Amino acid sequence: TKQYNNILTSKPETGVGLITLNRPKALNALSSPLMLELNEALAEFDADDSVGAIVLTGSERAFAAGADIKEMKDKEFSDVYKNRFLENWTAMTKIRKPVIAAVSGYALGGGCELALMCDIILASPTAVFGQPEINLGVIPGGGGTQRLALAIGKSRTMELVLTGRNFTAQEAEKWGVVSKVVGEGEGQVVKEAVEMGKLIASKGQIAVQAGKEAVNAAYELTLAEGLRFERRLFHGLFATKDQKEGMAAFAEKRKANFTHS
Ligand code: CO8
Repeated sequence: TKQYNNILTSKPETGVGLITLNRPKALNALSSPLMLELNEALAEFDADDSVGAIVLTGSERAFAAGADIKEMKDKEFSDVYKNRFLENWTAMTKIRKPVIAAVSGYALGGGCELALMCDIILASPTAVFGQPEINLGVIPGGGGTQRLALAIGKSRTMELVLTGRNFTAQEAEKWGVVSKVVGEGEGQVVKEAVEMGKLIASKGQIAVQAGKEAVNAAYELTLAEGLRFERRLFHGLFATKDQKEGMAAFAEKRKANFTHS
């Protein structure tokens, strides 16, 4: 795979693409060059037929400590507006394959928002989340106010955004921000995320992508529209070989051999 300056990419298991944010000296602060590379790597895995799920991680100490403050601090309104500063952050949300965030250490500001853009978040017990932008005289700009409000409700989101206090992996699990806090141990969260990615990649990939699309619709559509959208996708899957194979395998009491077609 391609060499990058701010990230590492690999395929640690069948069907899994792993992206590791790699600016250790800056606690993986999300600079513009890093975001460009991240988007490129995501697009590359999204287009790679051998990849069925993507894992995004940082280091033990930091998933990402936010947007790069040193890069932002001298910018003027005219710069950020004219150059659409950080607009390309939304590229992550256009990826069709599932993206699992494996979070250890700090996931602050844009780092927290990046994790929230992923489809599933696994956290190590040391993970620390937060939207501390208020301490910098700004507010979250990568979706934090919206995605947190949808995930954990108004009162908690207001508290976090307005005080800037951090929250723990345990709070994140209790509130449903993360699906699981894994056991202690270096590398454990990545290991479990890669295992989960491998499991997802073993399913029929058309159905997996349809499932992701349908769940995401719940955040954009009314219930009636969302239910109709889900049913249409469900109907559409009867045009795939994977549906024939999956149901035949059940009837014949054998394991399905999906061909992602
Ligand atoms: N940007 C730039 N550099 C950073 C950042 C950052 N966000 N975070 C840490 N670093 C650097 C430090 O400056 C330091 O560099 P140096 O060694 O050159 O001084 C190095 O990383 C190590 O950091 P610390 O020495 O501070 O390490 P500590 O263990 O003492 O502290 C903390 C760790 C608590 C994580 C601390 O570094 C910190 O508070 N970081 C900033 C956290 C923060 O405020 N994040 C929010 C940033 S704003 C944001 O994300 C807005 C998102 C907008 C998205 C818009 C999308 C459209």
